[in-house]
Amino acid sequence: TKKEAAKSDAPKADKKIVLGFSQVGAESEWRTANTESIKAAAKEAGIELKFSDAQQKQENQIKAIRSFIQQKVDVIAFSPVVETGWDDVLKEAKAAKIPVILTDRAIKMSSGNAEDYYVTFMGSDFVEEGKRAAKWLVDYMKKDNEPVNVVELQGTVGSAPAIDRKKGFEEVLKDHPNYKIIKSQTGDFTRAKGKEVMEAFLKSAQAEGQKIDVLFAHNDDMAIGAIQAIEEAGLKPGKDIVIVSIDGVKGAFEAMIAGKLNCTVECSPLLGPQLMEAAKDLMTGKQLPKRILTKEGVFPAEVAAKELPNRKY
Ligand code: GYE
Repeated sequence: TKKEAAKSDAPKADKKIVLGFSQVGAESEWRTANTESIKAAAKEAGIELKFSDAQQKQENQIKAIRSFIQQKVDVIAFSPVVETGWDDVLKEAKAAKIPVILTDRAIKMSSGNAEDYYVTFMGSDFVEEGKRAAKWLVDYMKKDNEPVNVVELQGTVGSAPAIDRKKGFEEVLKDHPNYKIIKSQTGDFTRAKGKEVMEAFLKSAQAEGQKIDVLFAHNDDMAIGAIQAIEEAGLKPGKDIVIVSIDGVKGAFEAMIAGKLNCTVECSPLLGPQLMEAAKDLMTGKQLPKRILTKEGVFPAEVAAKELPNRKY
C-alpha cells in the first residue's frame, strides 16, 4: 500500500536528501534567476544539492546525469537543453531506480513513452506563451488588412521553448494573414547572438527593400541584444520596430520603462521551492502529478514602472 511504501522509502531523520541537478547553462537572465532559485531553495529545505552547469551542451548534461547515477543520488533533476537524445541516459537512471524530475523544459523519446522515464515535469506552457505574445501583438497593432512584417529571433535550436513558442505564435497569426514572418533565425537565447542576428536581419531587409515592423524574440535577452542593433542602425526600438519578447526579467521591465520594448510575456524561473518540495514528497513516497504548471501573466510597457518593484527576477 501507499502507507507502507511511504514508511520504507522514508529517509532516516539524520540522512539528508541528495539531489543532483543538471542545469542548461547561464545563457540568460532567466537562467541565472532559475539557478539562484534552485540553490537558495535547496539550502532552505536542507537538501544537499549537487549542481552542474552544462554550458548549453547536451553532452555535458548527459555526463552530469551519469555521474549522479554513479554517486547514487536520491533524486536527479534536469532542465533538458534540447528535446531529443535522452533515451539512453534516462534508461540508465530508471535501471538504477533513481527518480528523475524534469524542470522547465520537456523531452521527447525516440521510442517508448517519455512519461515512463520521469516522475514529474514542472514548468511553463511554452505554446501558451507564444500565443499570448501574438495575441498581445495583434491587439496592439490594430492592423487588420495592411501587411505587417515580423522578424523572429528563435531560442536554442531543438529546445522545447523555441519549438513551442514558435508554434503558439504562428497558431494565432494563422487567423491574421496580413502578418508575415519574413525572417526567422536562432539567437540561442543570448544577448550577443540576438544582437548579431538582428544586425543581419536589418541589413538583408534593407538590401531587399523590406520594412521590418515587428520583432518577436523568444526571450528577453535576445530582445535586449536586438534593441542595441536597432539603435546602432539609427532606428528607434519600440517605435520604428514594435518588440515583444518572453520571460519578464528585470532587464525587460527596464527596457519597457525606457520605451524600447513594448511587451514581455511572463515565464517564471522561480522553480526552486517546488522542486525541493517534489524531492521531499518523492522521498516520503507521495505520488506526484505528472505535470506541475507554472502560472504567469503578460506585461505591456504601460504597466512596467508600476510592476518593476514587484519583480523577483
Ligand atoms: O525563456 C530563456 C532561457 O527554458 C524557459 O531558457 C527557459 C528559457 C528562457 O534561456 O531565457
